Formats: sequence, C-alpha cells, structure tokens
Amino acid sequence: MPDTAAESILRHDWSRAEVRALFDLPLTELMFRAQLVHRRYFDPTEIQLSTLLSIKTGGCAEDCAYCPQSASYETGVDAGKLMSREAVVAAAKAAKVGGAGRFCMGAAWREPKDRDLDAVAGMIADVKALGLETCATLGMLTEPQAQRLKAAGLDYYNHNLDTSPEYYGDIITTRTMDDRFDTLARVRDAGINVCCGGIVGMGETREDRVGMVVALATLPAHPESVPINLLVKVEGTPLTDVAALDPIEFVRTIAVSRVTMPKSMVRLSAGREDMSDEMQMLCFLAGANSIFCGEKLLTTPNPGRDRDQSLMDRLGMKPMQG
Ligand code: SAM
Ligand code: DTB
Ligand code: SF4
Repeated sequence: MPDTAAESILRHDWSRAEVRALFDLPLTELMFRAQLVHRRYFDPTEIQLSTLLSIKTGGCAEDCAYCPQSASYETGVDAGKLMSREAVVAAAKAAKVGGAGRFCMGAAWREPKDRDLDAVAGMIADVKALGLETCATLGMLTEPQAQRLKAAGLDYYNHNLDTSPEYYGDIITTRTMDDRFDTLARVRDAGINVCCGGIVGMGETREDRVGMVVALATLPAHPESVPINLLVKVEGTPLTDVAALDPIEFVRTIAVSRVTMPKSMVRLSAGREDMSDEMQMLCFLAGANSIFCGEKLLTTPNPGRDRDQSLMDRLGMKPMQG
C-alpha cells in the first residue's frame, strides 16, 4: 500500500461512535482488522520484553482505588524508602541477562520531590549505560523535572489515564484527569517518549472502555507505548470484590487499541498471572506486542521467566531486538 494511504490510518480524530462501532464488531472481524493494522508496522512474530522494578514501594498519598500501594488502604504492602543506586543497577543487569530490552522504574509517589528526582536521574544514567532502554513512572511532573529526566537519558515516561473521563472520579479523587494531561504534555514537550494506557476490569462499562480508548487515541500524538492492564484485585483495596471482566472483552480492548493507535506498542501489562496461555495468544493476535517479564510487577505476581519462555516457544515467537 502506498505510504500516503498507510499514513491516513494514523488518525487523531477518532469519535466515540467510531470507536464504539469497532468494539461492536463481530470478534472475527475486529481481530482481522487489528491484524492488518499490526502487520503494517510490526513483525507479528516479535514481542518486546520490559522489566519492572519498584524503586520506591507503598505509602502513597493518592487514593487510586485499584492500587495496593495507596496509604489509604490496608493491603499488607509496607512503605519502603527509595532504593539505592547500586541495588537498582544490579537489578537492571539481571534484567538484561534475562533478555529484557527495556527497564522500567516505578515509584509510589503522587509526584517526586526534587531531591528524589536527582537520585532517580542518577539511576537512569546508570541503567542507560548498560545498553537498556529506560522508562520511569514517578507520578506528576513539573516542566523542569521532565527536562531533567530527559537530560539523564530517560527514553520513556509511563503515566496512565487509567480509565474514561466519566468513570475517573469513581476511581481517584486526589488528582484529576486534567492533571494527567498536563504531565503527559510536559513529558512530550521534553522530548521523552510517552507510555500511557489504562486499566480495565474495574467495574467500568463498555462505554467507559470506549471513552478510555478515545481519550488515548485523540491525544495530540499517540503514546509510543500503550499499556492495557487487567485489574489485579488486591485485598484491602476498594476494588477487591469487583466482578471479573469477560476475557473476550479484554481482548476486544486490546484489538481496538491496536486499530486506533497503529504504530504504538500495545502492552499486555498487569493481569497476565491469571490469564491462560490461550488468552494471552488471543491478545497477541489482537495486536499486543509487548509484555512485562519477571516474577513480579511492582508489588503483585507476574508469570516468571520459565512460563513466559515456554509460552514464547510454544507460540514460536521471539523477543524484539533493540
Ligand atoms: N505512582 C505513579 C502513578 O500512579 O503515576 C506511578 C506508579 S503506578 C503503580 C503505575 C500504574 O500502575 C497506575 O497508573 C495503574 O495504571 C497501574 N496499576 C496499579 N495498580 C494496579 C492494579 N492493581 N492492577 C492493574 N494495574 C495497576
Ligand atoms: C502500567 O501501566 N502497568 C505497570 C506499569 N505501568 C508501571 C504496573 C502494574 C502494577 C500492578 C500492580 C502492582 O504490581 O503493584
Ligand atoms: Fe500512588 Fe501510583 Fe498507586 Fe495511585 S497508582 S496510589 S499514585 S502508587
């Protein structure tokens, strides 16, 4: 297909009606559309592997209803201090040996203090020097903080919209969706790649999932990385008893994300521990092409390397290089 036609699918003006119509397609049609788009920009046999490390765990001032690290809930996650630079570098080396191409550092902060940001900047420089792509998720950023992270060598910043603008207030009351858009704009302006997605299975409606994808796909530029998390239900959080999402609906959310954001890495993020190999394969067929590997996400379990290696072997898929 000529380039001009290919570029015409990189749209930023998706309407709710269009995205709703995608969700409503027979699954066989939706999957076919997603695969056509996926193959235009990616090798469908490759999966990008990222590793996560919680560099500062628990005790967070925000009240995100899904989060085991919020100080508002009794979840058994103890508040820790910021890890040392040496310990972070050791974890990054191990991740590299394990085959990860990207290393993501997460901190349970509403926003980083400047002193903490200096320490994280040092970690970023060291991790980058190992030849890994760097990613961080530290909460809201000011403009100078975003620039400081860029100067330290940060490749990606993760900051999620989490859900639809309409459902947002049911999930988080301590910061607004507009606060999130502001941080995303600062990250983008600083020249850092944006990693931005959300969580499904939080008791939201189909219309909320439509709204979340519309919000992501109509950002001024599509996020380079779009993590789609399935809620990991943690005891003690307000969402611990929420009804399970139909797995097919999760697959639809991945496929619609792929169709609307063709060049983005769509990441099958939290929730894989409870997914069958077959469901993960459906997600890859729907256009997901990135996962977190390693035994732990930030505080909750993730399939270990052995299970993932065996899944990749059975599917005949390989890690994405560089
Ligand atoms: N504190 C920073 C912030 O919220 O911006 C960064 C870390 S925070 C843990 C990163 C993301 O993890 C959240 O935006 C949310 O999408 C995801 N997350 C947290 N708890 C989760 C859970 N129980 N299930 C699925 N995703 C979760
Ligand atoms: C994202 O969207 N998912 C990752 C990453 N960004 C930082 C985090 C998932 C966290 C799941 C809950 C936990 O392990 O604490
Ligand atoms: Fe804090 Fe981030 Fe958890 Fe919200 S998602 S409570 S900001 S660590």
